[in-house]
Amino acid sequence: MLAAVAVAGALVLAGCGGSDSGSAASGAELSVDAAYIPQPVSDSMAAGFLTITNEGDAADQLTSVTSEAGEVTVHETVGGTMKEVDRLEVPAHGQLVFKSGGNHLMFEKLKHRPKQGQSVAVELHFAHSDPVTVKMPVKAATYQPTTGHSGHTEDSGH
Ligand SMILES: [Cu+2]
Repeated sequence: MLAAVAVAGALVLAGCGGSDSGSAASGAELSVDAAYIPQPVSDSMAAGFLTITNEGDAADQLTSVTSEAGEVTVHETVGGTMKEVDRLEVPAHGQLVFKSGGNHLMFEKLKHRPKQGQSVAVELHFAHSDPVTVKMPVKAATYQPTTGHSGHTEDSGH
């Protein structure tokens, strides 16, 4: 009886025909959207926001963020006070959201003050997944992301 079950199981697996080839690694499937930097009032400091979506079956962790524009640290806000953290969880089938008043990227020692219309490239590093490079557009200081899709809302003033 047990042997028969095992054989049946093996046949089912064989029938799947190698669908497991290729994507061996982590099980997390990350994508990034809704990235932006409100144009800062400071010459050397800025905050940045984005959303990391994980469609995979395994959680991952954001471990660091780097940029050629300056130093970047990851902050979370707890009870109105922000503090630096060394990693943040990206849950399986979930999102890690950076937004005003919550988690944010903190840019310091910027070489150039980011201006609206420019973008700042950052590289996100994860515990398991490959690094992801994101171009974060600089928005107006008062910019608020619209919920839903962030489509073609910019006026190109040419
Ligand atoms: Cu901060």
